Amino acid sequence: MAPEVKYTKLFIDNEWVDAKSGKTFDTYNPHDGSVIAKVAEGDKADIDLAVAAAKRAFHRNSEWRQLDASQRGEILRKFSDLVERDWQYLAELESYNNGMVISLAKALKVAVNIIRYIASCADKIKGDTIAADGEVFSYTLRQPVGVSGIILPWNFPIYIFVNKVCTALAAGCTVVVKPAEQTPLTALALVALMAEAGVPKGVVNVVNGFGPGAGTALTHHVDVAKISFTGSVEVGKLIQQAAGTNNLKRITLELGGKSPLVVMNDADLNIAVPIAANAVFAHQGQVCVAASRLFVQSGIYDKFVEAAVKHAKGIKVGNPADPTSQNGPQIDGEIMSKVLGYIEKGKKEGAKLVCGGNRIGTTGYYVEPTVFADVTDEMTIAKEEIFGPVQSILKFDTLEEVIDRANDTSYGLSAGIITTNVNNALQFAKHVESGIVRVNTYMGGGPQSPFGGFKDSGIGRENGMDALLAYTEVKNVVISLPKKV
Ligand code: TXE
Repeated sequence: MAPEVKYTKLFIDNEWVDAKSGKTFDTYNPHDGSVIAKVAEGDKADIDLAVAAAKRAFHRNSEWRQLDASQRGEILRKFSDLVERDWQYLAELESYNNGMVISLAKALKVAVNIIRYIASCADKIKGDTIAADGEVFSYTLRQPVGVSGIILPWNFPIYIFVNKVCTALAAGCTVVVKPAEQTPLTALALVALMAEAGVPKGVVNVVNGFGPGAGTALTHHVDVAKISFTGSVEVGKLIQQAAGTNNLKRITLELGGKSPLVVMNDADLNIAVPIAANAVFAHQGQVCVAASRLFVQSGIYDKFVEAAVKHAKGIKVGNPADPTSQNGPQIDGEIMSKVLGYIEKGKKEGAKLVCGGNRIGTTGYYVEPTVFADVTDEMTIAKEEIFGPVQSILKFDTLEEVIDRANDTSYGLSAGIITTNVNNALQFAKHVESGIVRVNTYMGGGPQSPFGGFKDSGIGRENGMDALLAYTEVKNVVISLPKKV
């Protein structure tokens, strides 16, 4: 049975409200393209109200600003308990609106631990005392940057909401969240839990809507001090420009990738093949770190391709609500067509299609797990982010060669190497141009480990203290003293 949709309005100043324009938009189930609900469509007028509420909540005398840092952590901890209490429902709603298979949606209950980790960081933010010249006492304060705009993608709506919003709150900021237009529902369910946990009025506001309406209003708003965004490079660049238009916003951008995974001759195929498959097929390839360039060393290349095809053929694609489905549909028709377009380009440009390559059925947005062998560096499928279930296998001979080829891209989000030789691993980890490097695995690191990209894959880092400090300003205080201390 489909999960109940409890909230479809905007959440501003702790009230559920319609959009000022009265407009709504449909949100869909990617399994069959059916309409789930009509959701309020916010635009500039609603963003203005939400930012004003967040600004009031950020006033130095507000309830929120008067809390101890540890009390902010306590509220977040209560929020984590409520998310845990309602996890079954939240996972079902995520799966329904996003097409994420229910087994993955349930496994992402790690979100509860993420909130708890962030909650525990709230009172660990601290300044320094400085060994300054002269008869002065010089110290720093780390203060919240202010009203923060948070713009979400559709691929991991719950996970990215809790990560960004809780980090901003732990730092003491107030926020206006603009979820992706494809997946508005779980953000609304989460903000209801935040209110239940005792987050004061105006601290978290959610305005659903589209990029050119609500999104640009938020990125141009003069009272917004920071934008945290996850999404495409194209929009990331627009956000960087908007951030410098009416004021100078701080920005954190977590963008796309064309991440290399390298498999050396010494790797055990029984380990390497499933790691490589999961790295690109999980969540139908709609993962920013997806290992969409798989470099396999020539000594094991043929055997690897054979095993990779066998593995891909074994992936069960089906209704995301079915607990046995391993892959579900792409998020919408537009993204599905884009993925199928890349597959056509791959064929046309001479890559060898060895598995899949087609849409599945005629309802919903399903694409077969697809494997291309003999991919070369200049092909489009080796250059552009596909964001779908397409594994591109490239052959290489030496580590030196593959490091250069791995780095020959404008992206730099994630990279991996599978090898039993520690020197290979250390050389690769040092020289690959990438914010994340994983050895003999492709996932993991947890909420404590910084996450983000080099080059066009982004600016700043999610997770850990790096992310938290990016929601703060450093203030230096200098006090004149009669005698040096
Ligand atoms: O992303 P967009 P889309 C990549 C992936 C995918 C492609 C397009 O390759 O195929 O991007 O996806 C909001 N000002 N990633 O079109 O447009 C928008 O409303 C302010 C990788 O969905 O970047 C949504 O909330 N906001 C990625 C959010 O930006 C604007 C995850 C993301 O949408 C805006 C998603 C504007 N001018 C897609 N225009 C990852 N890094 O994981 C749009 N938005």
